[in-house]
Amino acid sequence: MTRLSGITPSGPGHVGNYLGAIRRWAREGSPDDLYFVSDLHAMTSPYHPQKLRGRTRELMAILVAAGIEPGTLFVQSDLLAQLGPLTWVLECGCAFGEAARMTQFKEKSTDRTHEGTPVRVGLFTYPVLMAADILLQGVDEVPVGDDQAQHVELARVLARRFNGTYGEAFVVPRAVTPPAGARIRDLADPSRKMDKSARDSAGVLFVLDEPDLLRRKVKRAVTDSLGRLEYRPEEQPGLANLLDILAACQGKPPREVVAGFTSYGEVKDAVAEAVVEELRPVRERTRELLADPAELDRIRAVGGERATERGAHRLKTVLRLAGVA
Ligand code: AQP
Repeated sequence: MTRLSGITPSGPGHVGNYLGAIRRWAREGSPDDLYFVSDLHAMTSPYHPQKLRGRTRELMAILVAAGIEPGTLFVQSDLLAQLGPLTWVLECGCAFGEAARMTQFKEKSTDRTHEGTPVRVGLFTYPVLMAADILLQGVDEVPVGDDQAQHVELARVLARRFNGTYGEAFVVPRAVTPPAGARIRDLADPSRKMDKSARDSAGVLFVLDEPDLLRRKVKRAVTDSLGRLEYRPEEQPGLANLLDILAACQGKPPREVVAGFTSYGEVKDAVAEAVVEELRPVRERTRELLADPAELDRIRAVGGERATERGAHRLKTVLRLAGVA
């Protein structure tokens, strides 16, 4: 049973990515799983090439530092020579209307953060690239949240269609829902989820933020003037978000961690210390890895070669069946 999970270097990794995904991958992943930094996906909206390269490296280092098995980890662009042709084959098997139905495209293409910048064709076609990511590796399962389930469904449709039209080449993957974890929200605006690409980083706790900066950001977190120490996400989203973070760090339900506090200030102090301690070993190990580029390159090459080997035979079969090789 192989599973594939990715993370996009659209900004520096934050505590939401860590608690919601990376830590779980490291704790629960099996040696058959595959994890990748999806740098090609980050090109679908305006970006800076040097920053993208740096963030890709940084996220790789964070994943290794968090404990993900190095051989199971690769960078998407290291497979570009395979993903390029496969994406083309899949695009030629995808109806325009199918791609146009993707709700994430509709949302992202009208997102106000990109106002004034043209919407990229890559943003429209990226679900097909995602299908190529999945189908190239022949994975059985793709753990995804609601926002990505439609993309995995597209991968299933494209795989079945190719198999039915040209011959068996693809494993038809299943979307699986990862165990529910709280969606961590922006500390400065709890109506939004914590985002790597947020315009203002005041409410985003980055994995590589120094402890003092983490503490300052938590101290300034927006709460409310009700003064009620309860877990009520609808009525008190700021406080509930802090409790979600604390609960995730302590491995307890949020309603349980709220007991015993007598002020919001106490909650914030506890959250700040919990986050600082949770992230400390990851931050320190990431810094060590970033200071040792040869080791990071070695880890990247091992994972890249393994993934390339996995995909080589399948791509050959696909191109042959499609009549182009
Ligand atoms: N705020 C969050 N709380 C919990 N989990 C989160 N994840 C992301 N944000 C939160 C989980 O992190 C994994 C990798 O995410 P992604 O790279 O696919 O991007 P995303 O979901 O679009 O996350 P970001 O960080 O908010 O990036 P941008 O700014 O590009 O939109 C996923 O498992 C995701 O669920």
